[in-house]
Amino acid sequence: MQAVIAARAAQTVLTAFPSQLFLFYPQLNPAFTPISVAVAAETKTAVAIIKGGSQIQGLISLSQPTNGPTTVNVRVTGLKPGSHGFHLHEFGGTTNGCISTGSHFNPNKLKHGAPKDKIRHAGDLGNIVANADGIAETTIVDNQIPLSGPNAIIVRAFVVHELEDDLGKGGVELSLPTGNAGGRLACGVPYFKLPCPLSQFTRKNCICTSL
Ligand SMILES: [Cu+2]
Ligand SMILES: [Zn+2]
Repeated sequence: MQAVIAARAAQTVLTAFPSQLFLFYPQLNPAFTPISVAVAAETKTAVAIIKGGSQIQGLISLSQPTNGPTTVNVRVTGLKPGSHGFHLHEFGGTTNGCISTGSHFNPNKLKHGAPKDKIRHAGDLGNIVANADGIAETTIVDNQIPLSGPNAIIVRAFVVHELEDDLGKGGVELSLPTGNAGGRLACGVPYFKLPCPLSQFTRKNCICTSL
């Protein structure tokens, strides 16, 4: 209705003052091109360097477009072939090794589960599987591990476990809290990635890396 009134008013004005009309109703000008007010989609990126006691090492690259899921590219080498529980733990400190990373990241106070379960810790990323050469390479896409906001995983810790995570279904005492995934073989803290050599210094929550 308002559009009709506006159009009628425009027509009246057009007859009287055609050139001024476009000042007030630019969309009526045949030459009018709408300006798209695009909100710049920002993709955040982060990286975690995985280090373990023996020769285990790895790199985890993360990216998340605004409001989208987080994509986690994982490559860990030096593992025993087979499945290894893979989680985000709550603390980014590794002063006492991977044990300093605390429990599974669990902001919603739920039980341990599989990545696709409704009831799971946010940090439950299932298992990574090492091949015969001890290399685990995979890509995980997950909605519960954002790079910003109140549940951000920046400066928490990825942990690679000794055993397979039973995803809470193993029926043993440790299935529900941890998936009974055994010891912590290696871990790494995700930081926002800054391009090198723009910043040669690690800023708060950031790491300078060309990785
Ligand atoms: Cu864990
Ligand atoms: Zn868990």
